[in-house]
Amino acid sequence: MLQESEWAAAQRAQRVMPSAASRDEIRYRILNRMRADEPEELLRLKNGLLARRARIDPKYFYDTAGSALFSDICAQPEYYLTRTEARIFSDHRSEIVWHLPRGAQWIDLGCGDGAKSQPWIVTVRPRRYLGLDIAPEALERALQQIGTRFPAVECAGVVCDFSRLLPIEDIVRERPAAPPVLFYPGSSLGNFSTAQAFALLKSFRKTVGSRGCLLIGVDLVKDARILQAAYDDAQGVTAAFNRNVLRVVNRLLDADFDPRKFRHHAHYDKRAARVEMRLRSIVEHRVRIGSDERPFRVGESILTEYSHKYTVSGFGQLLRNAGFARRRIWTDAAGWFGVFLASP
Ligand code: AVJ
Repeated sequence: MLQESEWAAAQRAQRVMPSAASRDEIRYRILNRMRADEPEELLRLKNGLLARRARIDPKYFYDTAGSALFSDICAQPEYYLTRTEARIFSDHRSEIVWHLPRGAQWIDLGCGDGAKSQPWIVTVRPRRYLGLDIAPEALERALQQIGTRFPAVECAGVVCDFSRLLPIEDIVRERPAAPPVLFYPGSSLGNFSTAQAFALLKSFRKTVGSRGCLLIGVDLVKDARILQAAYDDAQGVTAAFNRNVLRVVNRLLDADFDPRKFRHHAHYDKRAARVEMRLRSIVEHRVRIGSDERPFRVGESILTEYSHKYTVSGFGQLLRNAGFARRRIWTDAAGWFGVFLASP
């Protein structure tokens, strides 16, 4: 076990690749702290698929095709989350910014192409922009665009999976005078179980230190029909997004899943306050997963995503328990989505 983690550390160290953007001489640094291609991560993915109740971690949705499909989801009329959050941001930006520390490090958690951060950078004028994402192409685009548009802002990126812990303590500490503002929009925290979400919030709290803060968007509990429609749009974009994860798995595990043999299914479990997405086998068949094989009965499903919904008071409590003493919230008029600002 010890050897394994030493190997992983060595791999990580080797993959630190200082990179400079080409033509425009915009310089930025990208560190690779990815674990997805490490043996233990792949084994975890495989074991999930071989388990009696098959499952895939939703972080595997976001290959190039999956990231593009997710952007398409955000443009669907049923998927209110992105639009509603954007509206809260634009309606309350100046008030929110008023509460943020000056000369900050803007830390964009799951930055994608960085588009959500740009209007904030205009107003906040941070000392540094630090983008984190699991998708290297999107991250590179984020740094290229932000670096070009804001030459005075230092730009850096970390390719990583921060689902268990933020792997950036050392990088944040390079700028001790710049308080970290953690930006975690889009209700991404909803993918985690309450226990996982709590652990991650505690990790955020640690990074925030004494002068930083966390700006986080969270989808709120609402009518089941609205939630179910949001995760099962009429155009079938969410269905395509869900099935695409099987192509990702095929590549990572040398498997032969046929996405056409699975149907998209989304259900809101009111008691657990979460949308559950599954892929249901349409026919009885067997799938090869590397050197293993897995049978699927008709109707047997793979769990691909939980998307937890919170109440304003429930999430406030979670933040408090994670060590954030001061909390503010902004919502839309219908109370569908919440933007929380949490500080020590
Ligand atoms: C990116 C995790 C916020 O749970 O709403 C969208 C992903 N899944 N449609 C969500 C998603 C299906 C999304 N998050």
